Amino acid sequence: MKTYNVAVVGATGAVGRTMLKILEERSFPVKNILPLASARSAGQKIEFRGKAYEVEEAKPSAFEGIDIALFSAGKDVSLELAPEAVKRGAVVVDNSNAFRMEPEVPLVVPEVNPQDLKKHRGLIANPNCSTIQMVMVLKPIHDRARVKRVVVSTYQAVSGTGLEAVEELKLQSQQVILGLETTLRVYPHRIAFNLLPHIDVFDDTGYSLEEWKMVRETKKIMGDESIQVTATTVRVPVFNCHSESVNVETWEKIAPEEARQILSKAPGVVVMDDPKNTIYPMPAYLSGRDEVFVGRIREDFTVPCGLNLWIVADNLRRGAAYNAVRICESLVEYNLV
Ligand code: NAP
Ligand code: 3JN
Repeated sequence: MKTYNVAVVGATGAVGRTMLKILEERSFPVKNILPLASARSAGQKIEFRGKAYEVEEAKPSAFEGIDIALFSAGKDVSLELAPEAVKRGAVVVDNSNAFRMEPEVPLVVPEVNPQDLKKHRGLIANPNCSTIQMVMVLKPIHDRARVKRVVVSTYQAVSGTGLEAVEELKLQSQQVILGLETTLRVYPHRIAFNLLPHIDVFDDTGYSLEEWKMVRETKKIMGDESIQVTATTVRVPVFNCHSESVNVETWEKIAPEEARQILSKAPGVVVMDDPKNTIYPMPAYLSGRDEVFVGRIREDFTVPCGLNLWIVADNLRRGAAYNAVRICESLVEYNLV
């Protein structure tokens, strides 16, 4: 079996660590692993398949001889180093927003648009976590009833902001309970016992960039610019797993029972929908899972063809690292690397 030299850029971060874990769990055919991060972490040890590897500084020369480079160190690092990795012959799977909307860059969820991988020119973009879990549920509905309009509100866990934000929620929760003043480092306001309707930066429209990512990425992945999406993205005091309330209007009528049947057959989707018996997806219980969970499937009686849904997934795994590793597996399967 062919094996690959794999670099993970951002290997010390929340997403990078999860990528290493998933490469290991899924026995991806790694010949050599190269953990890369900033100069601050160079020399630190990272374990992979029971062996300790030294973290190296991410710089252009590090990509010599690399077949696959998984990037999750932020947009600026991707803009600077992803082209350098491609120039040296690596196929890059980038987790940042840097290249997602470039027309020649495939933006891929393997269960939704794997065919787009065939167009790659060395760089593939991993969508935003909130988009991934939503399109995995929308695609089977779109194939049956054509999605016309989507209204989504997100409930995003702090792990989506990185390891520092996870520490911030832990510390602030203790501070609030003890009646102490809260320390603000990552977010502009307290996140413990609070909700922040603010993810990424705001523009003059009043929307945040996270909201625009959901709008634009959904159209690109679904391959249909006519789908209307409007989003409100909210940070919630949950450690891990993003949740979404999604209202979908379709061109053709689809009953909740049929939607349940279709979704129960959709790859990577689990229907968890028996509210009378208190069965619905909840973020506290779904960390560590790679599927997208959907429940509260019901008719929207205010429009002729509409559904309301509740979607939960592990944002670090399904929304980032697992999706990136699945992209790598598809590249191997289609002989594209
Ligand atoms: P994190 O926990 O803060 O980790 C950041 C990682 O980037 C660390 O490994 C850090 O290394 C590395 N890094 C920072 N500056 C660097 C530099 N100049 N050169 C090389 N490495 C550098 O953040 P995270 O949650 O893992 O997120 C990282 C990025 O992944 C985000 O900025 C975003 O672009 C992407 N992301 C995507 C999704 C998605 O929706 N698909 C979700 C979350 C994150 P040090 O330890 O050396 O500082
Ligand atoms: O906030 C979340 O829950 C997801 C975070 C994603 C993220 C965080 C920092 C920078 C991104 C992203 O994937 O869009 C970026 C970025 O690359 O712009």
